[in-house]
Amino acid sequence: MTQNLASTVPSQVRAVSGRPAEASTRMEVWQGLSAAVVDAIANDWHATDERYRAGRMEHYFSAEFLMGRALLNNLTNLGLVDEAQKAVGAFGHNLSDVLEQEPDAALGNGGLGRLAACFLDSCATLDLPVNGYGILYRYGLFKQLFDDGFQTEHPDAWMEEGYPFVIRREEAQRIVRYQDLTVRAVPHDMPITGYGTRNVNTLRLWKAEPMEEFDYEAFNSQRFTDAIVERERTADISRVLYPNDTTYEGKVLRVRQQYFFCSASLQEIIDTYIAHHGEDLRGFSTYNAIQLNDTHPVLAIPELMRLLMDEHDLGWEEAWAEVVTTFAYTNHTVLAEALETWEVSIFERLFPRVLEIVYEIDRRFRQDMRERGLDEDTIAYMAPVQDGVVRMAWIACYAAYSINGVAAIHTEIIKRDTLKEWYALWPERFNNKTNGVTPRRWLRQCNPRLSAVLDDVVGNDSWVRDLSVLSRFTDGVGDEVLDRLAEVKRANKADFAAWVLEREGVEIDPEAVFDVQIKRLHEYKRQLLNALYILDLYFRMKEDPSLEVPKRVFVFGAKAAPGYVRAKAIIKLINTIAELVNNDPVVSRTLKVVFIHNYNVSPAEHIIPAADVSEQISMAGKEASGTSNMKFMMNGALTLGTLDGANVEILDQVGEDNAYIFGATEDELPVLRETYDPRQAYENVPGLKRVLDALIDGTLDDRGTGGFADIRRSLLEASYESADVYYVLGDFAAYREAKDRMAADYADQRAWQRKVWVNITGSGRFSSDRTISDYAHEVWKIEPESV
Ligand code: GPW
Repeated sequence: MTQNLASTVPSQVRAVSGRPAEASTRMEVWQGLSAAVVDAIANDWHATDERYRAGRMEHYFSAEFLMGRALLNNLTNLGLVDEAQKAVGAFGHNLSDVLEQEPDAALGNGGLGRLAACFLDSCATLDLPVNGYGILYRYGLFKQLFDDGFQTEHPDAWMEEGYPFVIRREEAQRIVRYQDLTVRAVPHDMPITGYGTRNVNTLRLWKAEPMEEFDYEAFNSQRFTDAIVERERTADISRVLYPNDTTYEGKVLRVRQQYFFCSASLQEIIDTYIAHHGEDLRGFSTYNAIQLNDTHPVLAIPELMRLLMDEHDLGWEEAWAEVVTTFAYTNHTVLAEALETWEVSIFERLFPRVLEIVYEIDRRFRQDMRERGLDEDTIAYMAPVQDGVVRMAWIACYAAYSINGVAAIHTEIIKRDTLKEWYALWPERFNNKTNGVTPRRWLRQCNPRLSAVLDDVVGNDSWVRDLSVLSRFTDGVGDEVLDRLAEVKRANKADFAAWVLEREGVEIDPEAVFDVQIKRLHEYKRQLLNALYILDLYFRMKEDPSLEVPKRVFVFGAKAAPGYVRAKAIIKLINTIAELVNNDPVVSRTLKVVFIHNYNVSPAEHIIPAADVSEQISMAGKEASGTSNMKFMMNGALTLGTLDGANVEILDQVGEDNAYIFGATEDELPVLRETYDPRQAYENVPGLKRVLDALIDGTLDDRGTGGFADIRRSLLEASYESADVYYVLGDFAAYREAKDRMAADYADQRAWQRKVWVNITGSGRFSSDRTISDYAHEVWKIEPESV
């Protein structure tokens, strides 16, 4: 770096605000400091890009990148935190206040989008030639407010005040053609810095713009609306992130979005290939691999066929040979609702040529399968197009050279059930890549106190780039380290308590056990099980005031898809229980319930370092992996969970004494289901009748919406096969036992901190650096390239 921040920041701030740095607002200081960071990395960023483009690259295609805030992440990676503190301090500002000005780039819904963001961080840190490709949504995931405990949704115009970390690349624009509309795709690049490296990778986000700003002729002939309508139709494409996690609506626009970023990205990748390797595209897959983050970018498969054949003169066989050696597909769920299918009529309307190619893929697939001797029913089941519907996951499975699940148990389930027909044909394509999270953001940056302890124990900060070094220190640390862990957690909890008081107006006691469930609201994740436990505990305490109950704070954070009525009723239920508990003069001395509104990446950075208990309680077999489980583990919270997703591997790592595992397992459930009767659980499991009746007897008020009665009905009164599909009542007794025992165990702080230490030092496997180096070696076949 040529200049230091002390000299560049004041001038950048002045350029933003048009006044002296001392007289600038915090927001202007955030803008100026961020611009100074971009200035500091610009040369390295350019050099990295040139270097990568000349060799083999991996391109990570994802409709979602849940980036969160960028400034502190970049300062941390570049080792510039102290310098930035001094630079803004010199004109009277405080760095942490400045950092709080930054909006979250919430261009994702939840785990899938955040995974993509963690992966980019690891690729940069490992010097891997990988770029991300997605959409520059003008509105990210909606902002959540509570109105009388009900979720309301509000637009998130995250870059409207200016955002220095996206750079518009006018010169690199591409044209994307639909049958009914032609648009410009203008790339906007975000720099992705790594920790302890000069490499700077790129996240390229495409924005849709009209071919002409507006139609002058229409405007001049007084047809003002015509001129504007066309412009808005284009802007619609990158206007808003779909807030549906696992189910989808707004189909035509969604398909338009998917095609938009796939086509623009492929055009660019092909142009880069030609610039370095010439016009013969038959070597395309020698230099390029593309990872498809779920089915959202699967249109890239027929679109690459189209580009290679129609624009670059390859024959079908030649083009297909490139396609089947280029794409790798990651599956993130076993929920059938999430496997995208689109009506043929949508493709017909938007891009008939792509549809034609899809039909040809389908025809060849059927022929191929017949030659292999598959029966007609199986062929119809597996075919890319059937009954007027295009099945994106089936196209991916047919064309991809690699198909992976995101945790060991999940990969076994897709091989055994979800994708078994493809596994039978191509077992060699299937592999597991257990998810991971970046220890830069999720430990080094969000938990500086614990990081200082780790620096001392290890003797340096090497753990930040290689988290597995921590396992060398699991045994043999003395009580001083365990005492320091307890102090760190207490200080983090005190900070969090102040944050909660300011943000939610609820007072919580740092001495209490902090028990946290933060994730999207979905029935399979079973926030309801947690809520019923709290309500039951409340009743137990009312019934027996002498009952010894450890002090507890129950923390929730969750957004529900706006159209998911029952999930929204569960949010209202938790808020109503919170009101009941927090306003009870006796119970509230022991229990508090806090629902953090607008849960997002930066709230998570405040919450996770303060947690004692990590709630991972999905019905076994339904959570593909989970990633908050890993973040909690790294920060010294103990898992209270089912044998689901990556919980299974966390348990393998720490052992039964260091995690609290309960409930029916994935292989037990089918047998249990045969005789399961939720009515019987309601009558016989102590406490259940009381909590379920509280949903309808006036104890809890849903303001006449009927939401609470619907929740109760979903557990008890739906038709026999569909009552309590997520086994909430079936697991209730086991959950209560484990959670009570856990809270009691907290009293022995020495023993608790020992478990905490085993978790922290055992979390190396859950660094996304491990995940990414596995992808790099086993799937992408790329090597580090350092600038
Ligand atoms: F349905 N996941 C998500 F598979 O956050 F597409 N959004 C989604 O739309 C889907 C999955 C989809 C999550 C999984 O639920 C979670 O278990 C996993 O850890 C995460 O993706 C990253 O793999």
